Amino acid sequence: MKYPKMTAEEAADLIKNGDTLSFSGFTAAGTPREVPAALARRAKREHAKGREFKVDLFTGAVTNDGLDDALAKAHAVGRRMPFNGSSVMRSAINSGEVNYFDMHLSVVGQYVRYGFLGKVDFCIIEAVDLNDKGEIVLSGGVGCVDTYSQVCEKIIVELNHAYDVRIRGIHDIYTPASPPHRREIPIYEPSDRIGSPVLKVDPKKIVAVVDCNYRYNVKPFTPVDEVTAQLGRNVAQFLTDEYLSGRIPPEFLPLQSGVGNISNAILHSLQEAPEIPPFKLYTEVLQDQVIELIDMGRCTFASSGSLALSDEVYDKVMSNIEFYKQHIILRPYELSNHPEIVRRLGIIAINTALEADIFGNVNSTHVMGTKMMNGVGGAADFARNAYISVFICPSVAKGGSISAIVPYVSHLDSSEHSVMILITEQGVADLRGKNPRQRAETIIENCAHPSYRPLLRQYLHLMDGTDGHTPMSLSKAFSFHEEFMKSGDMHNVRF
Ligand code: 0RQ
Repeated sequence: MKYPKMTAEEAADLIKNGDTLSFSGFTAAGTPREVPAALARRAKREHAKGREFKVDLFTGAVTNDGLDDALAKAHAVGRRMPFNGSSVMRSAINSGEVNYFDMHLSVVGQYVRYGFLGKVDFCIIEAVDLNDKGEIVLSGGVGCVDTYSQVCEKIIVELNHAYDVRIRGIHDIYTPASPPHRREIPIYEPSDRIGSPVLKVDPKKIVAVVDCNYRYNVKPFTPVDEVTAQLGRNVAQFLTDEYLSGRIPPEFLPLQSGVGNISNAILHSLQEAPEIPPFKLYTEVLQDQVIELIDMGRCTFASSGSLALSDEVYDKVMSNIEFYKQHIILRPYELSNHPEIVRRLGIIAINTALEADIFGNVNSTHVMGTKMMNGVGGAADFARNAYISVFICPSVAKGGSISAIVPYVSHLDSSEHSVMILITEQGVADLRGKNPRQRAETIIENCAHPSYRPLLRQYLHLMDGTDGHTPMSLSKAFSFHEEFMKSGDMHNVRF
């Protein structure tokens, strides 16, 4: 191979203070680990000598402990986008140390290509193989690497020997043209392939190849508990009713399901929904549960941007990879989340809310309106364009002291215009065709926890007798949140 071989330390030394680094991968899958970890060590050494050392990070989404955790612990991050799942990075974001902006994942690539976010110095790519022509076989995650590798000045490849080159052929790498030359993206079925099985980069940009050997260590999900199991049953029942009523066509429609413990539980519930025929997924992240659904024949095809599997399930997939290649495609998230395709395919989108208000607005990102949790990710890409857009959440959090159904969301990610159905473990609120007052009544009676219903009803009636389309009290809209900040329990609200 003609590229310079380096250690992670040597490759990290190529990076300068103030550089913008971009990364392959989506979740820990496909995300480089060794060079960013070495860079964090270097940043600590620089800081010990009293020198400034910070870099900007453009990732796929959630990363791994070598990237976000290590660089945040080293206080070596300036800007960070578009999605974060690291608790260490979260603290740095919420303290104001890191300049974080979360973005709809479908637009990250075009923002970067259009030059909206400035120049990108490095793209660091995890690969299982590459050749002298600059053809790279990616592993379990794609993210935004197609764009990052096009726009960057230099590329560092982490050649990871812990993963198997037989994965070649699962990927479909394609970048839409920029306006005014953009044409339709020719995906008409989740299984349509429109691009290349390898990532093609300019070989002259590759300045280092680092031999590595690491596993992703994707965290297993918390087991399905009583609340998430009931939530899952409510989702499965809703989809069954829609299907049997003819509002979903006989072939069924592709599903998208967000990430996290709750989404995993939802997919679990679809195993046991006998009236729903075998279905396809057109989604952004595949978790362990999907492999089980494929094995059972419940899921016939899954298109995604990431295989965020536990090591055990990843090994199982690799041991029968030719079978799974017939059932799985991995694409850049510009395609997996693209509004044009979501609308064309008629995706049924199921995403998780932190809280929702009685009018159907959803907050997916900010605790008490101020503290960033993860980011909007792809939730709104799908929700805004879906055939049916469902948001789910448990009706209460933190042992019941927080109601997930509030008078008004403390931060807005998906508005009432993008939310058709709200489901908690309490039940289903169908918001389609309802005015704000009707939506409020439906959400309170079907989704709120019974212990919060009287308070929410009281709030709704504060505006009785006044004019207005939406019965919202401006002065009391955040009373639940204010009460939690004051006494630690939203139940103590008094109007
Ligand atoms: O906190 O861990 O301290 O107990 O929020 O909640 O119940 O574990 O749920 O793992 O499914 O995450 C919305 C964050 C849910 C996630 C969110 C607390 C709760 C707990 C996590 P603890 P659970 P999940 C695809 C699509 C946005 C992006 C998205 C998310 C913690 O699904 O980031 O959907 N979604 N992208 O106790 C205060 C409330 C709360 C609350 C829950 N109302 N107030 N805390 N919690 N409700 C993803 C990608 O694009 C990659």
